[in-house]
Amino acid sequence: MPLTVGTAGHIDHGKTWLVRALTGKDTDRLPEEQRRGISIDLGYAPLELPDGRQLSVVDVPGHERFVRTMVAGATGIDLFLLVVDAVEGARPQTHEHLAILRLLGIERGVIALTKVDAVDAETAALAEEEARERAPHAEVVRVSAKTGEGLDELRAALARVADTVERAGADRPTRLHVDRAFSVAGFGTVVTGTLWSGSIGSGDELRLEPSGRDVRVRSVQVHDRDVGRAEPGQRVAVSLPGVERRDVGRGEALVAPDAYAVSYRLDVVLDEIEPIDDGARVLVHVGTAHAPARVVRLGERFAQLRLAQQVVTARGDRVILRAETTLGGGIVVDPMPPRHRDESRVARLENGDVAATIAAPIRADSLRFVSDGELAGVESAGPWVFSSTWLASYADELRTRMDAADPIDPGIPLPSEPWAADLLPLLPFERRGAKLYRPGAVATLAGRDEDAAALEARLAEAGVRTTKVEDDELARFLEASGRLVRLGDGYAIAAEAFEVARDVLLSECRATGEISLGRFRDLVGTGRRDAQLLLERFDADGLTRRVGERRVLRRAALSG
Ligand SMILES: Nc1nc2c(ncn2[C@@H]2O[C@H](COP(=O)(O)OP(=O)(O)O)[C@@H](O)[C@H]2O)c(=O)[nH]1
Ligand SMILES: [Mg+2]
Repeated sequence: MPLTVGTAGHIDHGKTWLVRALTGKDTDRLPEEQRRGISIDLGYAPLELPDGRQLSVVDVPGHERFVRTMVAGATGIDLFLLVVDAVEGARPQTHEHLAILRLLGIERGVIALTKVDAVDAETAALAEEEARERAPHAEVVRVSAKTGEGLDELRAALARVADTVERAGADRPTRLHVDRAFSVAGFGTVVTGTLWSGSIGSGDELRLEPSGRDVRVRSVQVHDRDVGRAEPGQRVAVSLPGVERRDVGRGEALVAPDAYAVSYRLDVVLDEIEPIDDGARVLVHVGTAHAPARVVRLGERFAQLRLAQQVVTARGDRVILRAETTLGGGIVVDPMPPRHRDESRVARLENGDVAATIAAPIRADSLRFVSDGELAGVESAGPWVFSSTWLASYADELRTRMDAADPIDPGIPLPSEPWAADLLPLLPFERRGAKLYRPGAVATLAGRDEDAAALEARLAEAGVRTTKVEDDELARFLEASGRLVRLGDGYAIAAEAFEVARDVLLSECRATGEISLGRFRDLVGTGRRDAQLLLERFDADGLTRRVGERRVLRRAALSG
């Protein structure tokens, strides 16, 4: 399995020289790097092991101002090569780089105690002792890039470590965090990076995220050689026709479309080197990207990172939190969480208990980044998943609201939540129009008979004059039982009086073919407004139709 080894260590401790001695390649390729004699950007070289296997080497800068670049280089590596100057011993970035490696979950590697040509045996022994304390699990090899001493032993030690390293999650969908982008005449834009998982071959349709640009791979190279298909762990150069150089750079990820979360928030298990306060502003390193973020603490162990830019992650990814120095790291529990301060949710997700985090309906596809497959113990309807406990308590809540509704119309408005249409069929209620009822619920006056009688008396007294009715529900109820007719503006008229007015209209229209407002008013013997309300009701009932200032019967009413 192809693996990538990343250098680490304080500036000027001999990383780049050692890489050159091991691989024959000078990774300080920039003119400024050559002029100043320091590494500024990441460097890459292939390294032959004694057994013929090939490792990829990522050489990182050691200067404290370039720790960001170091993190971008260290993310995605499988093992480390920590370089310690035998003359100087461990220095600040020796410690910081080691801490970053641990936070990234890169536990295996080799310590090269270099420049041993420049010290006596005693000094070398002291430095070696110190290095062992720092990383007790790593082999220490004394080397010199100048004399070549110890290089074969170092290659052998790297081979031994490589034998013990498994690349986790290599069978996940394709993902490559871009660490460089450049244009090559005739090829267009080329991006490089360590292939974290999946594979990349010519013709593949992938996507650059977070920019969201769909791309088609033209060709793939591993250490300057064309390959049909690159494997996880390899250093890969991918040419992407149609992509402008300025549109892509370090921090973008080349991924299988829709396979990874692209989000402004990450829920993480925190690993603090220094205490990180709630609300702290930090720089979060994710893949080869980094973004300013605010830390929202969720109890002792967890945090939600709220980022200023979108990042591309998966569950289990490691992130680094820095300010002036490295403050700590995190393991992603939910790469696309809702905005929340819910410690228990993250704790459950960390335990893999996704089902326990679900109560009210959420979209099933929102869980694909925290769950591997089928969720046991949750209900589903359409695109939604929810718990049966939630459904039962929701039904209870609706029942309570129905019981509190006016007995004249014992229903409640249909729930308007986006999931309502999918979930209503599961609820033991009856839908009538835009309302929901207990099955078989009937309207009753429920103690309001007196109000009803009083209203009916008022209407009877008013005759063909209309009456304003404040209690619309009572009016609806009485209209449904044929005792009054509701008109516009909250007015009503007794059912008998309405019939009289209707007969007047019908006979006049049948005799003369039409009726005007004034004529109707005179015939019925009521006011102008009342006549208007009645005519509008006849229009609404489909009895009449307006023609200018007059009304004529609709065809269906002509014969009747
Ligand atoms: N005597 C001695 N000097 C070395 C050796 N390796 C590197 N150096 C010196 O250390 C300087 C820094 O090395 P370099 O590889 O650029 O350090 P880096 O910043 O860790 O990449 C070089 O310019 C050399 O002068 C070595 O094996 N022996
Ligand atoms: Mg260097």
